[in-house]
Amino acid sequence: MNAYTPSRDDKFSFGLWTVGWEGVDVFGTAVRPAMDPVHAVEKLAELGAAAISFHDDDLVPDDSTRTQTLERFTKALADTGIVVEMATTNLFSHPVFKDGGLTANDRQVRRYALAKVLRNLDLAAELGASTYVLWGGREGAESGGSKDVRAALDRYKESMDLLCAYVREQGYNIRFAIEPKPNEPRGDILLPSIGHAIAFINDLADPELVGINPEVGHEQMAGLNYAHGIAQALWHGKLYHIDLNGQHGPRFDQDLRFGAGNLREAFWTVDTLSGYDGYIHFDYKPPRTEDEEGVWETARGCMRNYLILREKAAAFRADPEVAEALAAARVAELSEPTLAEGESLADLRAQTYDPDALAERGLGFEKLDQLAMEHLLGVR
Ligand code: DIG
Ligand code: MN
Ligand code: MN
Repeated sequence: MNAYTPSRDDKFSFGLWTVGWEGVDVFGTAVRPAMDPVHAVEKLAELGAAAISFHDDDLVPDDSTRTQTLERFTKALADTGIVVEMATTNLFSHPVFKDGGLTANDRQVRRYALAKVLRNLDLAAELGASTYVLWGGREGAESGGSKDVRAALDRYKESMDLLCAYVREQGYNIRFAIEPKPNEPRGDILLPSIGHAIAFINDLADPELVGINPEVGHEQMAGLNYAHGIAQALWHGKLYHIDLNGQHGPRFDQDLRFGAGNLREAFWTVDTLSGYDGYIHFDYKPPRTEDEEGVWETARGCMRNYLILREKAAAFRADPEVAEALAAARVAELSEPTLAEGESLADLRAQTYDPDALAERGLGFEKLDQLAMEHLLGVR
């Protein structure tokens, strides 16, 4: 019986800000004390995680203690074998970012934001991170006249092009990953979905260096299908990182532990990630109800749910009845080009078609979906 105990080979990763979340929200003050990053690294190592990620302000919020904090932190990494796989910048907490960072109307705020990213990008390289995330939670607007979206995208592009050039000049082994989100904290966030972000990346000077970091709940807040979204990101070669968590459809960002929320979509997400070799990264928030022991229970739950779903998705794919149902549903036929090798459009048009006869053919999708559901329910 699989104990669903994570190992380093599973490449699980957590943001320091997740297990360290004090529980502050719009309607309530902190329910937990601040967590020492060294303690977080030690506990995550104990639980079987392989890596961590951080915002600058999660790790080194205060220059007066920066040196000693980094000394303690790098020692904890060495002692535990935990690696830093991703870093990002907090361009959302300080009031200076009240109208965004890289796309703030106030040019001095944009210059400060870019300098803050560059400083943490240097630290990310020093600590060995291979991905640098940009989540533009404050890049957007609450009112139509306040933000010239085309000018904002010009500034976003300008910053991304400057950051890519800097990484090339410095020789850093880092790629960027833009994280889409439709709203909250800004009423309408720029680059709100996987599609918007990929389209934007295609217009950058160095698109190779920029991919996306899609978060489960952010796509689902927009009523979109996350498994389809990451499949398209994979199709574009742009799935550079992932933020896994849980969400109950279009409402405020819940950041539930992975597997909570839309469980069926979590199953298809894990199935879609079967060939993905990046870190399995969680960006979630332990609910305010939890004490520290509860926090570690949620971290454990993220990893266990992933391992359980990975086993169920593999069993689904290995089930001979599923193979039959997939064949009846003509799923593999979709991989066959519509025009045969060497065939012309004239050949295609010369063929006679009987749409009524074609329409008669059932596809058996319900039998296939019931098999998937029974694997998820644990009865197969
Ligand atoms: C919110 O989902 C954002 C921030 O937590 C962070 O900037 C980013 C990193 O994954 N996700
Ligand atoms: Mn979120
Ligand atoms: Mn995220």
